[in-house]
Amino acid sequence: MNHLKYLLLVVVVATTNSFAQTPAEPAKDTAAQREARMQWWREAKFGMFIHWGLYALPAGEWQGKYYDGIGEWIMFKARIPLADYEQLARQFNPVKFDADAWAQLAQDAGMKYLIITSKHHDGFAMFGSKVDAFNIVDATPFKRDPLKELAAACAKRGIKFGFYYSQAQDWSAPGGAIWEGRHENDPVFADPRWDKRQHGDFETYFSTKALPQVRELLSNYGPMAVVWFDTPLKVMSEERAGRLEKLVHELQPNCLVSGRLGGKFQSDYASEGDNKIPNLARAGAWETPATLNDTWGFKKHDHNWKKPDDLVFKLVDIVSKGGNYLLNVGPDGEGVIPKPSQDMLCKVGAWLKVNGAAVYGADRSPFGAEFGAAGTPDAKGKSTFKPRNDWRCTTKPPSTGSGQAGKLYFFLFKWPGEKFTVAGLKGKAAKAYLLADPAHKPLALAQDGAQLTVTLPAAAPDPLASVLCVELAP
Ligand code: FHN
Repeated sequence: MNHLKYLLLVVVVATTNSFAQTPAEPAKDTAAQREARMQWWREAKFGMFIHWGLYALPAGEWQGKYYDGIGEWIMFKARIPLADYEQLARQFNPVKFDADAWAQLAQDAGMKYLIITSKHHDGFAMFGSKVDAFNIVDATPFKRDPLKELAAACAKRGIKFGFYYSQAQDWSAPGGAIWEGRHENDPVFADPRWDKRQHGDFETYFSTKALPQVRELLSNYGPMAVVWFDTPLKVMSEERAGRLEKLVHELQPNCLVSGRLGGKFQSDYASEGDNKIPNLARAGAWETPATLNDTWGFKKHDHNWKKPDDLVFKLVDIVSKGGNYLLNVGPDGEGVIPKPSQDMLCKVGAWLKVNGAAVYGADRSPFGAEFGAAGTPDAKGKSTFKPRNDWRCTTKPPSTGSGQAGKLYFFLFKWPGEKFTVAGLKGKAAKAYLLADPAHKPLALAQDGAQLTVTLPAAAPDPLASVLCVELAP
């Protein structure tokens, strides 16, 4: 109880301070404060990522040539001179942009937070910035600030709102970092710059553009849930990462800092690689950012959409391993989220309406064998992993003092027939039912030590994944 009081005090203090512009001293970042600001994130599990910028106009194609790879890198890939890239701003007029429709889609998909690119590597700010005129309000005929509109639309729906900011790479600002290739033979390694306007000093860029823009974002858009930094590169030293982190938490102590800030900086949660899901469950807070097709920013020829059953599997796989799923949409140059993305997300949302109790706020699997096992080493002797995808499990602990039992949720991707058997159960199963059955009609149980068998109907009630809840005796 005392612990609870302390946590509440921390939350109240943190909330009261969240808009302090000039704190007398740097925000103190205690473990309890960190834990308190992480709480919503731990429960949320599923968020919407939005990559939207000028790159939505070329949409993968420049001067008649279609470029492979991710669409938001077109300026880099096609080595587009700054003067030409700036012309895109003059054409950018996404009049179909509707913040409420985007936030509503996130809500319909069952997503609890939304993170949008405020400035990607191209250096163009998708918000009204006094720091740099290369921004959507000052440099386009659109003149609106989509971040303002989205922040309001999310607040209306109780969706947490955050922004992505490319802190190191900036291909438009003198001195901004540019990816240098992977090795000496990579063609960009010798000189990654392609326009003389890119030459300059990184520290000047960092202190006159990156830091002040992050300050603007944390000062003018209400409570920010997350700042999602990206591609730290070598220039993001411990010292620079520390300056950014300090700024974020001075302005908004409750705002989370995601894992790609730089140096060995310890952020609030770790970011997995893009589209990477670990083989096994992992302790600590982590998130997988992922695409719906093969790009983040809109590309007109990329129709390689994932299927709703795959998305549900990935969401559950990640949650059962202890992570969050940040799933991307790439709106087009008119401000429309592609229809296939909308349709898929709504299907995931419909599934979550029935089965969300097994996802939101759930802990990782207490088992492990269901993930698969080490396979035979490949031709180069490298270890391999053979995944198993029949089922996954999440848990919810008993509510303290309520006398209620803890719950195990089994997600059955491959219907096992009339019996589902699991080994390694700790505790005594008291009741089992399917979440797809609104009456929660009890299913027959047989437990022999740590082995539990549940009798199921002959056919799966949910084509995407049926969830079996097993309540344990208190
Ligand atoms: O270079 C970026 C890429 O464009 C995209 O923003 C992804 C999202 O996680 N992050 C970087 C690559 O890892």
